[in-house]
Amino acid sequence: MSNRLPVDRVVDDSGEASWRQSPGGLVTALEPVMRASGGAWVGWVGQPDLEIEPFDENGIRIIPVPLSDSDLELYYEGFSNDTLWPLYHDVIAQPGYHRVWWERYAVVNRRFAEAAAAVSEPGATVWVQDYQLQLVPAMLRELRPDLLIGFFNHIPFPAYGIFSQLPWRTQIIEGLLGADVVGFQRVADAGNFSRAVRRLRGYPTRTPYIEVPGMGDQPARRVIAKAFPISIDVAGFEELAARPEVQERARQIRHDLGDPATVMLGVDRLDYTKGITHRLKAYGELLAEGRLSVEDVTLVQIATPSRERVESYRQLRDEIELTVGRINGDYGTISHQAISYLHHGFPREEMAAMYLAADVLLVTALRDGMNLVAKEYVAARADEDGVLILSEFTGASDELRAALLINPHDIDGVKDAIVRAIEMPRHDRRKRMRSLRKRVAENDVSHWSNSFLTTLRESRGTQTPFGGGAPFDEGEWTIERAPRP
Ligand code: GDG
Repeated sequence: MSNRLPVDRVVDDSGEASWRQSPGGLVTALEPVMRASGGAWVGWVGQPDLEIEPFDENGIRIIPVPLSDSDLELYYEGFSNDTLWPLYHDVIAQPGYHRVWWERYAVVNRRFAEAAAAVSEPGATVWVQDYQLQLVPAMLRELRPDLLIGFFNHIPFPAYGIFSQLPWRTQIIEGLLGADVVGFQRVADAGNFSRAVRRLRGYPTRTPYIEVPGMGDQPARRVIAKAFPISIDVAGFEELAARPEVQERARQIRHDLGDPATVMLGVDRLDYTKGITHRLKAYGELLAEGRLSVEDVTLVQIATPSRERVESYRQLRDEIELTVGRINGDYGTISHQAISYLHHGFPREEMAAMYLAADVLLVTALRDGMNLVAKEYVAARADEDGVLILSEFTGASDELRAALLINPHDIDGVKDAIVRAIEMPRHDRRKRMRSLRKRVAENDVSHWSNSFLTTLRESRGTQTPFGGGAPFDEGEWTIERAPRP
């Protein structure tokens, strides 16, 4: 189950509608699993007020959940994207706390839970994806106690000091604890969740376990909260980047840019978490100080359109485009542009060609669950060249230690890293890229889904020391005697 279905509805010129698999790592990872298990995918079709009966597509049963225009406004753009998103990304932007948004979030979560309850076989496994659906695990457990329920959070889970701002923090924690396994990107996220459980509910925890006491006719349960860092389809990406036409396209891109000595690249959804303005500031200052020149260096910034109906995203777009215009106006020449700025999406082949064309990839996120762009860049670089500049506030930085790690708030540090990347000798570039490639190859997206599903399967039948009376190591559990709110 995910907010969006893995297929997009496309209508051709004659008005005929058909379905196309949506691009993305999650779909690539789960499609084979779903097909092999005769699974169903529950989610929204991507268009408001569209009621569609379940259907089969490519061997997967598709269960559409309808959302009205006002559901989208309150549950999706409101509570998901304007409350949870900024809150979970460390309050980079001010979250809105509105009771009507929350109420609709709960209503829509129940609709999803009921849809899954209706189609699941006895004892089935249900895997719920992401922050839009955090209440689903508990709602589903109530409806169908026989199910095995997993939840994976694709974005960070914040420290308690931040999470505790949420007026509905206890309900969210209770919602998630309905799962048997709650997965996170980083070890730190899982730790933040367990701490929130201790502070808000007083339940004992011992990494990775949380003991949920029995209540009413619900038995005591042991929940696992653990990190499962997501990845990409490494082999698929390597194959794409190895195609002769993609390699030729990479050469063409460099040529079209005027064959500069260095091409730098940024690829992000246009989102305030991605630190695009910080990157532009650092680059602009380097040009102003004469440490870089547009004769030698150019920056390609792809900013994929995102959440364009949310006001803070509109403002961010204006800010970025103003800055890009200023930098190009101040430092560009007739023959050399400082920044090639592209506000639209591209086919996967073009993305791979861009990665091959780029000497330096800039990932300056202020907070990011994982950041798959960093992993894609590494997977594309079978030539063992290219330098990755990576924010330490991304989940990817836990694994990709051989990148040039930066704190995006430290503009001088970002500037020094850019200059260092540009001047790095081939020998050092190769050494770092080799090490990065080794890490990415070790953990691809099917490894991610397999390890989550294995943990989920094995969680069935684990005994609970507090409720069930099974043996346990008393001393190692942590219980916080915080007052219950
Ligand atoms: C969330 C979390 C976490 C982008 N533009 C185009 C395009 N993309 C693709 C990239 C990459 C994906 O979109 C973006 O993934 P990220 O991980 O960088 O970021 P979010 O969208 O914020 O994703 C994030 C992720 O979930 C997974 O758990 O890593 O932290 O925020 O794959 O290549 N793809 C194509 N054209 C584009 O123009 N084809």
